[in-house]
Amino acid sequence: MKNILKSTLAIVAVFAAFTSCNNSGKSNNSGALSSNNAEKVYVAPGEHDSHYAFISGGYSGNLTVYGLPSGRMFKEIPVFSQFPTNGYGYSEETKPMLETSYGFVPWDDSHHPDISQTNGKLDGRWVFINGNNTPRIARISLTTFETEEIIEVPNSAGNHSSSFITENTEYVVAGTRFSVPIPQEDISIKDYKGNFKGALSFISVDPEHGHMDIKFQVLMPGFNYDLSHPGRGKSHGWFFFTTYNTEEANSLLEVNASQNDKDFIAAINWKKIEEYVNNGGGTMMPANYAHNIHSDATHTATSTIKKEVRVVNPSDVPGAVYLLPTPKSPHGCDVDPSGEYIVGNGKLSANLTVHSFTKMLAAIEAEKFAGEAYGIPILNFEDVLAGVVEQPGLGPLHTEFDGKGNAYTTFFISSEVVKWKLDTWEVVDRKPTYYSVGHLTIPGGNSAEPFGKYMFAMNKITKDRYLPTGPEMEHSAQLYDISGEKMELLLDFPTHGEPHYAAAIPAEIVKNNSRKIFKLTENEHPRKALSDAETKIVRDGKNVHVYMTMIRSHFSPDNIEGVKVGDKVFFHVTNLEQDFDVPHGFAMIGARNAELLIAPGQTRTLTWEPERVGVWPFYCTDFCSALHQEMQGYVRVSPA
Ligand code: CUK
Ligand code: CUA
Repeated sequence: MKNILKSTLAIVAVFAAFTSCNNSGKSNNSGALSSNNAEKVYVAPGEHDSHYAFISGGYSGNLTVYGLPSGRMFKEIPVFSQFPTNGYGYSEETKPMLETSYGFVPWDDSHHPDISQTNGKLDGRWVFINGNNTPRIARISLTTFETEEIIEVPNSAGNHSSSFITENTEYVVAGTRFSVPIPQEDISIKDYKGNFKGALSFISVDPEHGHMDIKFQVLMPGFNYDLSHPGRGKSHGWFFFTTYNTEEANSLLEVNASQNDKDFIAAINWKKIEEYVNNGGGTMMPANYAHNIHSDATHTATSTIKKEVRVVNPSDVPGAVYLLPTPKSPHGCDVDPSGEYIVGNGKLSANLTVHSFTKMLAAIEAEKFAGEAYGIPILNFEDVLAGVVEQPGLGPLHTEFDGKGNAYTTFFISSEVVKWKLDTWEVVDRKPTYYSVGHLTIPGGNSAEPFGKYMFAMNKITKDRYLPTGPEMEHSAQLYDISGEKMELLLDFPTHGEPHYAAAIPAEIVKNNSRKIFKLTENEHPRKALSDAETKIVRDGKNVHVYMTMIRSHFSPDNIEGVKVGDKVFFHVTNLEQDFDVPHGFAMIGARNAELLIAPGQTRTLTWEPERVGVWPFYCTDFCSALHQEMQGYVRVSPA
């Protein structure tokens, strides 16, 4: 296979032929697993997994929670999409989470989760994840496993090179995929070059509550920005972004986009820009973006539209931005645990390119530049090169690290994971994936402290790995034991949506902080009812507010009269339970929203606009006790 790697052309040819090759559809891995491997993933009934994995849901817009090594899915956390299962995006309390400057947008494409860090180590407080389509970043609490905050990113389009975070969670970064006119204007698409810009947003994270704020955006040349990673250790204070279409072409048909032999990794000294901004640098420009926060205390979300954002021009901050030539449309941009090596995986390159941070600094110090084509100094390829992994596979995408001096890179076209050594750049192992792997994840594998026991690959194509389910199969992940010299395939497990990337963490860091209930004494919902005595029905014009409680196994009130056709009824339902894992549900006949699923101690609101005279039932949707089926009530609707 390696010999055909003569040129990019050969790779492109293989790329094109790839789908048909894979169509033979027979697994060639049958019988490869020993019973020893089965034991390695067996988690006995009632036992817990050793790791959490947070796997992005891609076009489901959500985040799923899995256990490792069992591969069992525990939860789907709604983030950017409405989720009928628990009423997220349907209840009045959660609808504001999906507000944007375009209005209510109940879907997105989520790609890259990243866990918050302290001193470069996973701290297990929050997961951040990007929405690509309507550019947004979300923060999910690992205490409640709920989405707590979503910020929209202005001047951005196809928010792909995100959401990656710096080593003390100072910033979560949101890099644009598309360059666009900034500010937006009605101009010919052919006038792309010079008029389109790429905004790279540095969003600060408040260390106590995690609240996000767009501190500044760096206005870069009109490239496409693909992926990014922060520096760490010696490179802390820097962020690295892969780019493609450095030709600044307005159409990415092959000829246009890949004519340059090398694209760039953009190195951004965010510390320097932060200092510039703290001294009043940059300009505020008009912008329009939503900032949505969900409060644990009130259980309600608020959405605020912000009106301006600070932008910084790289040429105004000398020494803050450099371009590192990197062969052929680099995709992944991965920094090793020490912060010295920056791996740029050129999708159309035969080799893997590794840059040296130390060499980069030396070249900058010596002012050895190859040119300044975009008003940004370009370094010489040879001056920053640490090493090359020669012809490791076809179509490299992403790299993670085990903390023992090894790197693991996925190859989409040759469908494999290749293990290689930092410093010597030699390939030491390769294992096939089934099929066509995208990202891979090692718990902590993109931090200063990886936990190099497991690695899992997330595959784009499933085909024959499971019982067929029609033309569309769920995607598939594969778990490998990487504790030895050679990788060992342990398990296949299906994922939900398109799992682009995942973040994983030892369970001990998270599980003891996981919340069991919301305390009723801390419930500050403006329409809560904390006992039967506090329940009431209040009419306000055409709006009828029903303050309800629920506890095993009844609603209070359960007979509601005085409602008329044309009214808008708000059921504000408080779950009075204070036991772990006793949610109740609430469903109303004909309601054009999903049900509610209400956690112990929480209040949620469902709206209902009755259209027909009569007596209409509601009930609890979650099997909560032996008398669950008795948990019901009626609303009488009279003529208007
Ligand atoms: S991208 Cu999906 S395989 Cu969005 Cu991280 Cu590379
Ligand atoms: Cu409450 Cu079923």
